[in-house]
Amino acid sequence: MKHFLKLFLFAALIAVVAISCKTAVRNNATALYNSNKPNIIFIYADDLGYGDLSAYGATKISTPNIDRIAANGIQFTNAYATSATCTPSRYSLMTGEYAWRKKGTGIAAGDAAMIIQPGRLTLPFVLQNAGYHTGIVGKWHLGLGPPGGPDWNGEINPCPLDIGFDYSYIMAATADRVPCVYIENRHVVGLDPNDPIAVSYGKPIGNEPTGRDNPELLKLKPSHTHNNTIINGISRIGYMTGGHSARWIDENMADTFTRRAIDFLEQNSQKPFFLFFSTNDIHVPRVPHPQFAGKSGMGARGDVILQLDWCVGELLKTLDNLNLTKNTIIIFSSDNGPVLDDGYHDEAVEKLNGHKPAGPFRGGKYSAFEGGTRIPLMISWPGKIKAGIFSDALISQVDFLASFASFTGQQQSNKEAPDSENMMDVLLGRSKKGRTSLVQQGGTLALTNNEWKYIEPDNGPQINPNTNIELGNDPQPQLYNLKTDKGEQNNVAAQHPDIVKEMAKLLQKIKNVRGEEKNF
Ligand code: NG6
Ligand code: CA
Repeated sequence: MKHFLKLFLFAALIAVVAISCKTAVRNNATALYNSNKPNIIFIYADDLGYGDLSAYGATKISTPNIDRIAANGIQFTNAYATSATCTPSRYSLMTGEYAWRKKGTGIAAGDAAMIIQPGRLTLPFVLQNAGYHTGIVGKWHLGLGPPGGPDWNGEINPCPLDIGFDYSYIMAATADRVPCVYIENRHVVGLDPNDPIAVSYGKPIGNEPTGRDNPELLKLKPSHTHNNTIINGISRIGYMTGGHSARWIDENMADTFTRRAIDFLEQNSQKPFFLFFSTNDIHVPRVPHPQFAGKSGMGARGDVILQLDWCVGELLKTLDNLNLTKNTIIIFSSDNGPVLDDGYHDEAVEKLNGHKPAGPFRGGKYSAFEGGTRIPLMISWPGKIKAGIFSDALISQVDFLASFASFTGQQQSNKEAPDSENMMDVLLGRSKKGRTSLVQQGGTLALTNNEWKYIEPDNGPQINPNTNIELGNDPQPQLYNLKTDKGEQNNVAAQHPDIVKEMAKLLQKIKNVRGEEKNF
């Protein structure tokens, strides 16, 4: 009995110490926030792979501006997007919820209705709530308007302004999908009311040329699908009529978004701001500005990596000019892994020149293998995050919501962001204690705990015939040891049935967990 009491007191002491340490750590980050109220720029690249940056080992291409973020701060080697495609990754980043929990979060059509319910807690809401002026510039791809889709010729409602952004300058979906126009706040930019826009993802509409019927009009030829309405010499997914004065010119897109982002920084330099700069690069169609065309020697894909690097450099320069570098947190990441041929003949395959877009990892965009979701992540905050450090902590983009909520001294219930964990100390390089596990979404789901990676059995195709990417699907369970086999070459499921069982059980448990009360 006496022994039991001793044990009990010892356990209680440990619990008290653990709780007070946790509180102290949280208060540390929050104190840092309170005394600085740093600006935040989140740069979100599209389809940029783990191996596409020189900071992550690329030797065939150089990305000095993006690398500077890592050199000035922290670079993560075990960071993940939640999904191997765009819409679900962005959904998770914004809401703190794995997208596979919610129907309708697959790759969205260009006329899809708004996917995130207005009023729900989001990352931009968290920061708006904390007094930040919040803006999004670039790719959206989370749907717009009511069920049935937006009114392109009137007010676009709901839109990013209804989920926490004070300012929005976006394209609706992807550059390979109609409508090919920019939207500022609730309206299409430069629209002539006498030339209204109509969009169809079903039957062809209007009588404008298509890639299918008029290939002679194309400056960039589709390799698969992407053969509907021709806009700016490039055929897209979907049909569009009208809106001629509002149509974008792909060659100027990086410049257009960067200019808007710079305007946002200049206009908000006096108050704390959050800018979500969500680039079109390096998604297809890859159509670099003439300044970058042919400059990488790797075809259009390499050229738009250089263009992306230039955009980042322009933002860094603007921060310097506005004297904001010191008190701005810069986050750089990508929404999913890399792909070469994603619908156009742009020589990405032919001119690859030995470059490894996914670095050491297997698979790419669309894949449950690491290449699908393991992405670059680097964060700088001069003086607050040590320069030039690396972290192998396990971290997911779903964690940004809870991390910034905690950082800014706010609490949510786990119901609002069920999968988001407070990783602020990890993001700031003050702790290496990342998540214990995370779920990856390719065609099927996978679970990793930083050592073991389990991929659920799935009967889907093993290779995507369009992109030639290994999808990671297999009717048998797969288990890889990422510490000794990061290329996922040896499925050791048969040797470790106990681990397979345990991980399958944990994945099932995570699937079942939904919104039980837990404070971050
Ligand atoms: C796919 C498109 C691909 C790309 C992707 C979205 C086909 C065959 N492929 O459906 O070209 O547009 O959707 O990419 O149509 S993402 O990065 O926005 O998820
Ligand atoms: Ca993407």
